[in-house]
Amino acid sequence: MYAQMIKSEATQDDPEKLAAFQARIDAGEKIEPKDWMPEGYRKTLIRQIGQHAHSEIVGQLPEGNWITRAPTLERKAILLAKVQDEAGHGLYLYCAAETLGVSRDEITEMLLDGRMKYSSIFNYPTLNWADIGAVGWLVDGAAIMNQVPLQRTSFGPYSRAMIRICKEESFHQRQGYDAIRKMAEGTPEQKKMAQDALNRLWYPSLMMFGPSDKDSVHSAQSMKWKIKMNTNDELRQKFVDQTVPQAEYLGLTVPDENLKWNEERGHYDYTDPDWSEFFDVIQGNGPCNVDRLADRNKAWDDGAWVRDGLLAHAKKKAARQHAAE
Ligand code: BYC
Repeated sequence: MYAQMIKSEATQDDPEKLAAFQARIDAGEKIEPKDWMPEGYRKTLIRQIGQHAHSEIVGQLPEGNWITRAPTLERKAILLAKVQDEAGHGLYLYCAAETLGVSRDEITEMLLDGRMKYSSIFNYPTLNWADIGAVGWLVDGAAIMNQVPLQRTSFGPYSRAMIRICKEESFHQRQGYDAIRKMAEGTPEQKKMAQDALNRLWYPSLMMFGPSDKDSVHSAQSMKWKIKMNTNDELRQKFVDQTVPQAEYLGLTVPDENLKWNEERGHYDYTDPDWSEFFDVIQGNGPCNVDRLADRNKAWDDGAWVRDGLLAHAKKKAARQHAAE
């Protein structure tokens, strides 16, 4: 039922309050948790921040898979630090969502039973070490493209969480680019692996920005409320424009025959991803959806004793304090 509630953006709030709220947004003010806000604003934020938090946590799975098989001790230490950062990002975001009146347990349970989404990209496998470089380069690159503008988002706790996250994401993107560069400059087999990783991860990375603007359900309202700062297509175009020269520098070929610099537009023309594949993946039918959710469910169940123990300790402490007063 709650999922139904957070999906709906329809709002029947008092028109005067709504107008005053919109004026605050238009003036660039930050909205804080105790301020009045329309129900639709609150629900949209819970949906977006929650989905983002879940993505950070699920995103640890394809990368964590390679910690034990990193090619050198240095790469292993770097990957370990990156994966730990993602856990931290998830926690900042769950905390931001909690300020909107939903508990971390509640939204986690909605992820685990499929009522809430996480980024489509993490339903693709990481088959070899080159994929880990490509994830850092492309996936973190796409994430930064989306997240830098979100530092200016209208909801204070979300904006502040994004400032911390972006600092770390730029390191992630650089480590990925460095790892893929090493492969691209390596033996012919290594270069082939780097090219293959780019071939497989290019379109899934473009999908991270969401459906094309004409199919985006939430963009117009979210942009009006400054929950989103740009449309999905605007950010996708920026990502293509930034990434193509990086691929060229590596001597790799972006797998798009129609990719061409358009002098008039000042942007690259490119082929859109296969949107039927995208919708299939977000409906649960991607290559790894079942495994990802099974892994998250197992981790949640295995961790129950820790949560129960902490809760029991907190309750006991509160009872002792109460008795002493
Ligand atoms: N995957 O109306 P739209 C990261 C859903 S990176 C899954 O355009 P909206 C990380 C959308 O939820 C990724 N679902 O929606 C990186 C909606 O469905 P519902 C996390 C998607 O919200 C490296 C429907 O499609 N970043 O964390 O205006 C390592 C219609 O779409 C996707 C964020 O989440 C997708 N790619 O725009 C580790 C950034 N795209 O909810 C971790 C914050 C769309 O109505 N989020 N959908 O059932 C956003 O900026 C926006 O939520 C989106 C979508 C651009 C993703």
